[in-house]
Amino acid sequence: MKVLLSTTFVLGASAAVLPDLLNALSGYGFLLGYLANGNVITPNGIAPPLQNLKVRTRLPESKRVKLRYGPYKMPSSNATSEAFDPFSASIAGMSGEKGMVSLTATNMSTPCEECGLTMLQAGLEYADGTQATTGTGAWLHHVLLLAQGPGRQDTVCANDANWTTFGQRIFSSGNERTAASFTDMTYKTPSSAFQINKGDSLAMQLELMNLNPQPQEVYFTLDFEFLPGPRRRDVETATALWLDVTGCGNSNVKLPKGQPASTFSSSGWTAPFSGRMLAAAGHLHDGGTEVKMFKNSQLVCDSKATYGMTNGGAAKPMEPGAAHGESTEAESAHRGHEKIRRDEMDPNMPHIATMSGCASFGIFKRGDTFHIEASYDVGKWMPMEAASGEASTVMGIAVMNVVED
Ligand SMILES: [Cu+2]
Repeated sequence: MKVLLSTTFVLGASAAVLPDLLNALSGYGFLLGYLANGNVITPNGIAPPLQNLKVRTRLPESKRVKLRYGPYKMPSSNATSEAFDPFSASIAGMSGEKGMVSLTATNMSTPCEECGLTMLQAGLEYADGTQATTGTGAWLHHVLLLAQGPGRQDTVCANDANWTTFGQRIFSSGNERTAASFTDMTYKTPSSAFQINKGDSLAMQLELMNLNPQPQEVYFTLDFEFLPGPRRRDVETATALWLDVTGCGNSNVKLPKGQPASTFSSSGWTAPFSGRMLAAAGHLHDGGTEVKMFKNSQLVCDSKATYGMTNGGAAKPMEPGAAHGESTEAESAHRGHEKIRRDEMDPNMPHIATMSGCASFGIFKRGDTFHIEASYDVGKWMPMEAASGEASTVMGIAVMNVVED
């Protein structure tokens, strides 16, 4: 138990693989009572660091585990952002928003020593396990998750100097907290998974932002669904394509001044293998409206942002590819706050609540070229503001999970 509670934000913290503790902890359910998906809240206490949740994929042998990392302190919304390492500073330092904490964690706890990941979803919660959302002033600004280990290379930026030393980018999330799928959710039988091998570990770059003037302490969570054990013959290999308007850069772009609408295009990435497109969703910052994904200049997926006063991903975990986040709630929230002044600490400011996604949306061949276009309309949705008073830098990312043929 002790190892599970240790914080992971210290660089080089020892690996904390959690092989057989899943069953050992299942007794918590009797003591604490489950929420609908099995999520446990411990009133006035500390929720367990590892929770078994109800599986979503319905694949035989699947397990679903939520692990928590932290706690992490978010500074006051009036305080300058804090970064704990040069890599985080290079990303967060550029946006320079107040109330932000930016950190890197390596050797993060994983749910298995060896397993095939089928779904991943990020979250934020308080010590007792209750959800931390923009509704409570806790914002999951950005997370970049990497698989590290022997032979691990980024799929899209395989030979790029920026990424060769970091590993393989497998997952991104912001406050939309979209569930990412590495398997085809339309089938009940195992189809594909992102394989974690012995010797692999996870690392992340995490940015959390406090919208409250009082500092807050939160835990970051990763909800893993997986098939335990080594790669199975009946399960194909899935991988993540990290498509980014900065190409293989650090994802930050500046909004043009005095121009409400803008679109950022990525350079093209030519697939070195054939495969099938499993699931995809975009990641934008406030002000963003959609991320379009193209294959050979043809639109294959349009991931649209909806805005609201809390994040849909926390209120109701989303299934990948579902046409979630219909704009009713977000639109009404927007209409109600059209006249609010441009102030990032305004608790009434709507933020991106959901990003729609695509599932099982076709095939691609070796030699096909992918690119994305990320659109912003800061006349419609207010961007966040840097400490300097300018609009902070933004991102345009699509993570597309594919099966390699
Ligand atoms: Cu971001």
